[in-house]
Amino acid sequence: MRMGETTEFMQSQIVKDFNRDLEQYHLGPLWEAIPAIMNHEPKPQAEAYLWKWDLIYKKLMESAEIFTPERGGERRAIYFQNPGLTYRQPWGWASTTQTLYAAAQLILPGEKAPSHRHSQGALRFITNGEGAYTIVEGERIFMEEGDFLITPAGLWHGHAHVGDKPMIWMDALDIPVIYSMGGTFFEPYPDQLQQPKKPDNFTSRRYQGGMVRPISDRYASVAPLADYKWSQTVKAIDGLSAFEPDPYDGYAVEYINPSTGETANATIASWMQKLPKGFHTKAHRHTHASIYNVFRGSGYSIINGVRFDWSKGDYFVIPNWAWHEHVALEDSFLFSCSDLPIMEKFNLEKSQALEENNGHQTVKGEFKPVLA
Ligand code: GTQ
Repeated sequence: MRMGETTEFMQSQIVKDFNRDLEQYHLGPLWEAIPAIMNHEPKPQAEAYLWKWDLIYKKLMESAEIFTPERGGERRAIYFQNPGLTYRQPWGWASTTQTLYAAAQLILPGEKAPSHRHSQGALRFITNGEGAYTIVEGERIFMEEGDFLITPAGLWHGHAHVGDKPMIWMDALDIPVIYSMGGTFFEPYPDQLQQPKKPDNFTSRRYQGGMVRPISDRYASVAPLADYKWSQTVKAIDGLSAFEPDPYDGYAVEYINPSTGETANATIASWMQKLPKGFHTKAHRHTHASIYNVFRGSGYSIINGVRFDWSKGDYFVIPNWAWHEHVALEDSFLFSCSDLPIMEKFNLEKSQALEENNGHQTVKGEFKPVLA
């Protein structure tokens, strides 16, 4: 008999009694555990899921009646709990994928979110509004829609809104990874908000060249560029439109550390992709799991045979090793982040193209989102 196979003997009372006997000593029988923990291929507990923008917006606005970042909680962020992970994590909360946490954060005019630093790496993708700044290691960075920002692990950061309309952005952090590794450090800044120590928008002004870097950055720092402006990103994507699109992702670019060519965040990969109206990607699957924000446009994705319709502002999850393809019903821009660098570091990244049916899945069902 091979490990993990069940025989009559393994179901017998003598084995059951012995398994039970071990439990009281905090010991576990591997022969019971093997089928659950040694899958033939990735079998994530995280599920494909989608949250509608109307719901997210409504709940953020309701939370604004109750919380201010200064009064409590540091940040007014509502995070995406994957239903496949709810109540299963030993620490009593559910993350968005097995490795990543994502949230939508609201800051109102005049509000301040105090500075702190932690051992988790963070990114922000600005979905709505402008006029707030984040202050990262003494650099005030004024944020506009479509900007992508990083706050690498260990850097002081806080936010303040000096504009006049509510502002909302996406946060993504490697919280679940750091938590499960027992590597969590968190420290509040001694004062409320760190004071500026550098010129405003310092790094994005230093890196306007795009393909050149300031000569002093030959020896890279963790965040030579902290703010990736939308105007630059969209220019890079427009430049790709003269070429064949990627069959799986359309016109896609990756945010990188301009000094090293590595992912902008050490543990999280971040992409912006354009899918022109009518574009239908081919299906594939890969080890890394992704969290998407629909920045512009509408369409649908087929994930493991289920159709997920999306439009502007929605968030959705593609779990590890799930077949997926996208269809744009209008010109669409999708922001996504994933645990690709983690998978690569553990030598786990693999991908597979769907061969049958000309690379397209058969649609077996439709996801019904929970509405506001
Ligand atoms: O804005 O600094 O969603 O530290 C989670 C942790 C946002 C932030 C989150 C954080 C932040």
